[in-house]
Amino acid sequence: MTTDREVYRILDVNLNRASEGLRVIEDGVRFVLNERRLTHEVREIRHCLTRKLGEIPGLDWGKLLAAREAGEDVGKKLGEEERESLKDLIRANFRRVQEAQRSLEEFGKLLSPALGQNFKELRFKIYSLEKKVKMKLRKKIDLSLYAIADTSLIPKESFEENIEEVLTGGATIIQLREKSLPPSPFLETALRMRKLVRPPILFIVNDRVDIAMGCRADGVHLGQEDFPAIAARRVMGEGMIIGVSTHSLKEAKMAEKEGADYVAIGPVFPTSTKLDSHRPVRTGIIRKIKEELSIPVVAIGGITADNVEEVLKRGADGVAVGSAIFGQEDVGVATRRLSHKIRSFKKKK
Ligand code: TZP
Ligand code: MG
Repeated sequence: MTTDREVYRILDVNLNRASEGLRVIEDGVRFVLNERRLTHEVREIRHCLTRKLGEIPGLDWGKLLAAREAGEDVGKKLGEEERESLKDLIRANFRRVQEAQRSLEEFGKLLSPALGQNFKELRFKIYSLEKKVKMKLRKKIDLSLYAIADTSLIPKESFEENIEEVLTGGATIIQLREKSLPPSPFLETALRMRKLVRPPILFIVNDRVDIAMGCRADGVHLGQEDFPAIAARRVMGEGMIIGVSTHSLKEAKMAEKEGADYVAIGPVFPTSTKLDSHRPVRTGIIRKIKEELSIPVVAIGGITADNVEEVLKRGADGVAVGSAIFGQEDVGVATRRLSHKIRSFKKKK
């Protein structure tokens, strides 16, 4: 027969285990992934843990503390597993939290059926949280230097060579922007580019969900009049990156709501690369968007090595650059110059 004291002891141990695990997850989500919304979600669940206990009429908190006998815990000396990466660490801590939850649920039932039920609901919330965190981990997007490979700016005969120079020059993500070819040759170009872009650099296809999927790109970039992000997500699934061009806070919020992984805001300066370009937005909008959204933000339009710092100062996670790379005599030099400026800026921050 289990005594109250034993049950309280198990609850206390597992409560600590679960909230410690959640704290590790929260720190990873907050400081490594920079995910404001998910951080709140983890914190809410952590607070919910103790609230669930508090909801039980007659629960004796004194007994819970009195039952603590850390010194006598026979499991205390069990070896710690190695953690090779943030992913391992998060995975191990979710496992720890879920095991603790299960124990809370089972032993909680001995004190009150409601307690078991409360912990069960919490366990399901944790499963869905784990899915979201894992998805974010898989899609850690470095927008620092987002090269826009607009094919109208690249001589056909030196396509491969130019792309290679940009990739080795420091681009962290590259987009194929093709505005004139029909689907079949567009796909052919995309497949050529797919062969060149290797992790951790990401490869994004502009405008077309089908081409992005057909060449196994890492994602697609959509304008306000392209296939809507919400529908693209249905087609592409959670694993692929979806970026959306926006010109206002309202559009940016909508893009995030529809499941975008990042937004581009612009044009921040006049541009001649996009012929039907919106009028330039005020750079101040970047900060507003950063404050209101939890997904990363890249500034776009007319960005050069001379104004890149001004844009980064406004809080952009990165800059998307077309002509200041591909319109230059030496695309490698242009990329390295931008990359150097961006890295120096980020180091100072
Ligand atoms: N959307 C807004 S501006 C722009 C796009 C695709 C083009 C950016 O190219 P550039 O040459 O860096 O201004
Ligand atoms: Mg488009």
